[in-house]
This record gives sequence, C-alpha cells and structure tokens, in this order.
Amino acid sequence: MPIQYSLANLGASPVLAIAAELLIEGARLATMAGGGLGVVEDGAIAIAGGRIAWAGPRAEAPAISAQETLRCDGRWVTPGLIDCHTHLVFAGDRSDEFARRLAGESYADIARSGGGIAATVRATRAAGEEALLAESLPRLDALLAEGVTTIEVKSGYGLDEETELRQLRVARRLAEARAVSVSATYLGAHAVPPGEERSAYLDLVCRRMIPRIAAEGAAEAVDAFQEGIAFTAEECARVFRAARAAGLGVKSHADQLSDSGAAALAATFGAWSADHLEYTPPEAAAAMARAGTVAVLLPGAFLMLNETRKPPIAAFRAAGVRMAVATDLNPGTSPIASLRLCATLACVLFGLTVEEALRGITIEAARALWREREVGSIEAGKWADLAVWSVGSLPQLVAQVGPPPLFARIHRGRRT
Ligand code: DI6
Ligand code: FE
Repeated sequence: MPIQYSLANLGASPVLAIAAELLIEGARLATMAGGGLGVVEDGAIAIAGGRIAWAGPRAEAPAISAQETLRCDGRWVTPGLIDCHTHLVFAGDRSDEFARRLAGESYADIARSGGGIAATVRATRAAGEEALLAESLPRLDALLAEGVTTIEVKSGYGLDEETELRQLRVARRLAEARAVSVSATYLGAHAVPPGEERSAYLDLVCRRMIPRIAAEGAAEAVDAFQEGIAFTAEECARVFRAARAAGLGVKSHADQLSDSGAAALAATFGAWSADHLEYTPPEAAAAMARAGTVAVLLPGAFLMLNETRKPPIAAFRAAGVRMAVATDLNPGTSPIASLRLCATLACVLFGLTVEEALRGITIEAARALWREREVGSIEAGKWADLAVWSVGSLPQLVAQVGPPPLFARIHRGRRT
C-alpha cells in the first residue's frame, strides 16, 4: 500500500511529503496492475530506496519532494520487461544447423547426429569462465537495450558438475556486470551427456547436483526437457521430486516437439511454469490453471524450426491459465536476442492480443519466476524497474519490428 499522508490525519504536526530520489511525471502508465493493462493517464511515480513509493494519477498524488524529476511529456511507461526463459550463457555458434535444416534435416535428426545441444556442450565445456561471460554479455546487452530489467538464465550446456556450476556462476555475474536482475535455473536434465549412461547421469543430477545447488543458492529452480530426444516422463518426475525435496522451484520444457504429457506432469509438481506447449492437449489446461503453472510461450523457437502445430491458446484462455512470452534465447532453436520481437511473434503466430503479449513480458513473466511480489507491475512496494517508451500508443510496442523506441530504462530506481 502506498504511504499516504493527509493534513486531516496529521493534525497539527508538520506536513510530511514522500522524500523521493526520483519522480516520474507527465507519463502515461501501463501499470499491469489488476487484470488488464492498468492504464493511468497523466500518471506519476515516486521512487525511494529503489522501490516504488507511490504510483497513480498525478492529480491524486500526495506531496512529493524529489531529488530528481524525469518529465516524460506524455510518453508511455511500462514495468521493465522480463524475459523468463533464456539459455543465454553459452559458447560457440550453430549457424551451420540453420543451413542443414533449410536443406531438409530436422532438429531431432541433427541432435541424433551429434549436433544440437551436444555441439554447444562441447563449446561451453571448452570455454573458461571469463570467455563465457564475454560471449554472453552482448546477448544480454541486446535485451537490456529494449527495456528488459529481469532475465531468467538456464544452465544445461555443461552437463557435468564443473561446467554446470560455471554457467550458473556466470549467470549471477551478469547481474554484477550490468543493471539487471537474474533468476538462475539448473537445467541439468537438458540432454544425456554424450557417452554417458542415462540412469547414472540422472543419479548425478538428482543426488548430487540438485542438493548442492540448493545448498549453495546457485539456482532458484530446476528445469527438465521432457521429449523423445531428451528425457521421459518418469525421468523428469524423478528430477522434479529431487527439486521439490531441495526446496527449489520446478520448470519444464514441455510438449515442444511431441505430446508426452509434460504440461500435465509439470502441473502435478506445482511447476512455476511449463514452457513451449505446442503439442499440449487442450485438456491439460485445467490442471495447469489449478496448479498456477504459467504457460510460457516461445514463438521464436516455433519460427526458427518452421513448426506448424500451435499451443492451445483458446484452452489456456478458457481455463484461466496465465500466459507469458519469452525468447528461449539459445544457439540452436531460438537465436533471437529480442523479447519485443517474440511478443510480436506471439501475436502474429499464436494469436495473442496486444494486451496478452504485453502482460506476457511483464507481470505474467514475473509470475513464471515467482517474482510477482517484487517486479512485473507498477505498484507501490515493488522494485522500481521501469521502461519509458517514445511511442504514441501501447500497440506500437509490438506492432513494429526494429530499433526499440526506448527513452529510458530504470532498474531498482536507477536510470541506466
Ligand atoms: N528446447 C529448446 O528450444 C532449447 N532447449 C530445449 O530443451 C534448445 C536448445 C538447443 O538446441 O541448444
Ligand atoms: Fe528453452
């Protein structure tokens, strides 16, 4: 709740004002508070201690004394964007696979022939920590340049203890190198490492890695790739049990290339999110809604693999499943460092409305990371993570592809 002081309840004491470090004025706000866009015309935001001290219509604002004022001249302000599914810490390049797919090979064919995830595992194991950080920063910078203030980063390109932990360390170092919040996810169950026996590898993931990662605070959640070319439902259930036992969140790469009941399984584990979902049957939506499992749509991978089967959006809407949109930024299926483009693709390819797409890269994405109490909307008490846009209307944010119309980016109250 905003702290409000009025003369009436202050009696004879001196007039108190909000002492803000930064006051944002003359803005049109898309707060994402409540169920929709939460539009406030002629809005103001007072920021203190890196958090939103007050937000709302200027006419209703309490007295505010500000060290600095940012006048927006009618520009739109949204919450800072949130990319809730990325694999952006990796080494190497797989553009050759793009050419192979154009020549007719499928993603699964390439994976079975030693390419795909295994190719990036080889490159990532060979890269030292500094090299990995240096390769990852330009991808992060591309996201930040379009107003992103929180990202999720998955491991999953090490598949051995040392390299997985190195990836997770680099993920955390991104937040020291740049003004961004990072949520790290352990994706040991991305593929069986080349030359290893699957049950022995799953022992390592479940008995050793997950407890260690939880104890060290190296990640907040555990993800698994449930697919014919990756792990079965039983194997993923084992990973999710270990994650829950260690007190970590659960996420799933679910039903991307085939229906293996992955979304429904994720829901039984109370997963934070189930992601991809192209082959998810509409009947799984009810269980996802009950479990509060967010459907994370990844239209970049759908585009790059030239897929045709689409996620059951109508069923998600009907059941009240929350929908987020993310880049899936990775070197194989979604080499796309633009969350705004992915929001556009979610509209054009999957039929999301502009409102759904904008909520999908803000408040619903926060929910997919269990951070909705901290970020994702413009409400008093949350971190002051904001994007100020030089656009005349909100649809312009997703109706145009090209340089981001970003006027200012604010992370935890600091203009960056
Ligand atoms: N699904 C994906 O889209 C990425 N991982 C996954 O499980 C792709 C990973 C890659 O091809 O490198
Ligand atoms: Fe992914």
